[in-house]
Amino acid sequence: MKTIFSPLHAGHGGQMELVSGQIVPGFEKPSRAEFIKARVESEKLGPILAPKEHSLDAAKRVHASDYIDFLPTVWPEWQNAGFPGSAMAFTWPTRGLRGDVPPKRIDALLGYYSFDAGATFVKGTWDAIKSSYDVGLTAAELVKAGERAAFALCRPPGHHAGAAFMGGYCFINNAAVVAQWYRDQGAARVAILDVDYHHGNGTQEIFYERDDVLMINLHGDPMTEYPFFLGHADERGAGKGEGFNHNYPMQPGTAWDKWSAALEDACAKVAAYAPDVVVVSLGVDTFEKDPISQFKLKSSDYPRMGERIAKLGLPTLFVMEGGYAVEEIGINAVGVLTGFDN
Ligand code: SP5
Ligand code: ZN
Repeated sequence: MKTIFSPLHAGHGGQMELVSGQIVPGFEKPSRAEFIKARVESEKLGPILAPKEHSLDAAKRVHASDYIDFLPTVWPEWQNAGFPGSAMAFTWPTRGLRGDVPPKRIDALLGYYSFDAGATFVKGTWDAIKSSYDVGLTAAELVKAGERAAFALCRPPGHHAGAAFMGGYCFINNAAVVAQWYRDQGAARVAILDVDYHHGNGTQEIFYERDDVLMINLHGDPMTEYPFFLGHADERGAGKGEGFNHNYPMQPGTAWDKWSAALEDACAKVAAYAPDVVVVSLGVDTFEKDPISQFKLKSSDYPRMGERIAKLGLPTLFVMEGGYAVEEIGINAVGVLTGFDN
């Protein structure tokens, strides 16, 4: 299959992150995408193509317009304010505070438009966000034009970003953007299968009241795992969307036996829904050696994951999300894709 990739991701580098009471170098770093690209090449997965530029209209179909307009202003405003370090939030409008009045300071606005301190900006961050969005849409176009599958090597990832907030290394929700884009291009139904270790809270929020986008998440139980405040099994959708959201929270230590049983159940739901296209939010932070995660999948499990998804027999767009064991991230991510292709 073809891969879409942009070198502009690398400008989003050197960002810092708050972990266990310390500000440390971000786990979501440029080498992630470079290792994946190198593995696409060494495995001869297929051609690697540059993205086409797109307007932000497709982003505004799933995100609030003011949120999308805010993103390119962050780094320039942070510079104007004279703040050192990565641009990150430190105050949030939680229960009991006004979440409806945007303040007029960049550090406060970052809190207004986020749910954690995990989506930080440096100089090249906006260009990376925009390139990741272009990568997603360009890959989506390949599948729309008749390719059986394509790989959007997106960086930064997207699935924690909601309609009007960033967080968890995510800014624009690339999977949500492409799912909506397929609907706008005439697809009747789209299924999103999120296999990242973390619950895709942003994608779930965006489609929660809709029956035209099926949302399925396999992830660490939010009782003990980030993002903590969404992703429970009883979240089944609301209104017209009731019954079109499915969560499979799993315990720390989950290995392929239990994980693949959840995938089997999820695939049965996707097949019953009979979507025109499947969007896979492809995180490989389920890996046993992932530095921030607690599942125990092995490198040999990822091709089996790809094989099972291929068995659906549906046009499929893979959108890169998480995975932080950089040495093996290429082996695991491309393992899914070669498993799908074989
Ligand atoms: C896209 C994606 O995978 N986002 C994940 C965001 C996770 N943010 C929380 C990180 C918590 C890190 N805890 C580290 C423990 C290190 N020993
Ligand atoms: Zn993740």
